[in-house]
Amino acid sequence: MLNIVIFGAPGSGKGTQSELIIKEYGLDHISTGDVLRAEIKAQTELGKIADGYISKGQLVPDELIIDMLAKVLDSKADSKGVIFDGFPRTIPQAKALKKMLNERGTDVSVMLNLEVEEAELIQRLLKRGEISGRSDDNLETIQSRLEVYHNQTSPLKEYYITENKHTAVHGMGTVEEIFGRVCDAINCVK
Ligand code: B4P
Repeated sequence: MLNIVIFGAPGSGKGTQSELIIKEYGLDHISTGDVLRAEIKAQTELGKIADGYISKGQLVPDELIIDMLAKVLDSKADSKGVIFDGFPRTIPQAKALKKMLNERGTDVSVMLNLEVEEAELIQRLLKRGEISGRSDDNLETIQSRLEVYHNQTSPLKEYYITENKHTAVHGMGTVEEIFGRVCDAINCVK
């Protein structure tokens, strides 16, 4: 199986590049952000809890996310590979992912780290906020999300370097230019 973790700060283009990867390589896509937004829209118990964290720019607690991910993963049992978009975001999530995949006889193939300058991240998210209606795409929440990213999520870079899975991808430029670099990185591990 080709299992890709797509990683980066908020607004680094994880969702954008995932859509293109799915088309090119025929992989399944699990976006924890999308799953959570669907839960919020459906006003489930999980959605109500998640909404309180997301609208403040905080991470939803690990145990809720890991449980949710396990259920989604089971629904992709016949997949030829999965792109994990927005998961893991903490070291406990990364360890849980490894365990879940190992139990299913597979592992992470590569972690693609989209590296984007902070001013560009803020610009992209503010621009999306003008049209998305997302509760977390405003300046105050974007700043909290970036702080959370630096404190809780960016240590995953070191984790995946130690696991020998980390590949840095220059995330500045047009969507197509970045996708070219993403494909080069994937073709190296395919
Ligand atoms: P996510 O939904 O994962 O979203 P994101 O990090 O904000 O955005 P992404 O990097 O996917 O950016 P995109 O491609 O859309 O998370 C939202 C929230 O959910 C989190 O803050 C957290 O609270 C919660 N959550 C999710 N997963 C969790 C987990 N595992 N644990 C705990 N909590 C979790 O790009 C952004 C914008 O830039 C778009 O408008 C796009 O069109 C534009 N763009 C992309 N590439 C561009 C380019 N090259 N040039 C110009 N614009 C570009």
